[in-house]
Amino acid sequence: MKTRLTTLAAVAALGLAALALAACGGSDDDSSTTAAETSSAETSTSAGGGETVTFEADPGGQLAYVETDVSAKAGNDTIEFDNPSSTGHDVVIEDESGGEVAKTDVITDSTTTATADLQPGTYTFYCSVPGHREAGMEGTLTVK
Ligand SMILES: [Cu+2]
Repeated sequence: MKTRLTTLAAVAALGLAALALAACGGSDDDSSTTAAETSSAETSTSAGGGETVTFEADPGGQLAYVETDVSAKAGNDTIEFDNPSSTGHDVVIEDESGGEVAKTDVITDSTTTATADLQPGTYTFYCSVPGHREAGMEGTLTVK
């Protein structure tokens, strides 16, 4: 009689241990999945951080950019500005509150770069050479 009770107790204890192991294994799976998702998200964010965003002025010297609707990934991006014309232009990027986040040199017939730490949102870019923005040298930069 006493032996049988001991056996039952042992079986019960084993059962509890199995449950505890199962619960433990389950939570390990959850946390490892979360960790994998987190690290892949971080990887893609930092990969996007190295993106180069290209702006180009009208090759014929018009006061215009080739693209006025530009998109970029959020991160610490390189702003590349290509001005193949002999008319001086630059690219200035402003956030929604009018704060300047990037500005290239004024160049002619060459390419220049600047860097910008871009957060998701909508920005305005324009040429700061007097009269050019007024003539239509501006556009929208959408950062995602
Ligand atoms: Cu210009």
